[in-house]
Amino acid sequence: MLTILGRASSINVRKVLWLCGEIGLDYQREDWGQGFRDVKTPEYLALNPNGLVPVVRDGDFVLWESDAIVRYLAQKHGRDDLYPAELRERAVVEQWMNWYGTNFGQSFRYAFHALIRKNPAYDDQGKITESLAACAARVAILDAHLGRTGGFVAGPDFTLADILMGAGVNRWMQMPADKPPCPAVAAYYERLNARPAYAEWFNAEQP
Ligand SMILES: N[C@@H](CCC(=O)N[C@@H](CS)C(=O)NCC(=O)O)C(=O)O
Repeated sequence: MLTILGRASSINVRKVLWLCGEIGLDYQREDWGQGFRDVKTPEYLALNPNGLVPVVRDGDFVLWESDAIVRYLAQKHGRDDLYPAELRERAVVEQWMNWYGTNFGQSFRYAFHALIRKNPAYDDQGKITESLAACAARVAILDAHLGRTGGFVAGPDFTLADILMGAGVNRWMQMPADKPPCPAVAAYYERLNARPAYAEWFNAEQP
């Protein structure tokens, strides 16, 4: 059986948990990371030298990096609907996954740790304002795009790009700050919340 190593409060662990729910995969999860088992021990570093969650173990195969994990699981289970085999369809999914990883997903980090996790190390008001503005700019891009697709990130159908984007949108929607209106993103968030596996892992009770 698949084993997921990582605390369920981690956005990157949640991507994997959400995907497992979408696919209907059986798994077991072990709590590792902040507040749980130490990811800087030799035992864990042997699995992931970065000392970060998540890691998955699939038999004797070990994999880290949440985006690589969701790609692996979707392909392993033949889910071309989530990760298309067709060249251009896949390229569009990859485009948005990369945009999330290098752009949107980075933008809210400081504000999230300051305003939601209330981590005292993140107390620079200038950086909070900067992070909120950076995130709002990305959400505006996403809002315009979703206004055109009317459905999901890569088009009318749900794909792996939504697994990443939905994780980020949840952070943005929960951010206790004045936010510019984003009607298409708000409608998208509602569509995501109608998916049981999303509602299970991304909700106000577990920010
Ligand atoms: N790029 C990595 C980032 C992993 C990452 O930053 N994980 C954070 C949690 S979201 C972590 O392990 N933090 C340390 C901890 O929980 O001890 C991925 O997508 O898997």
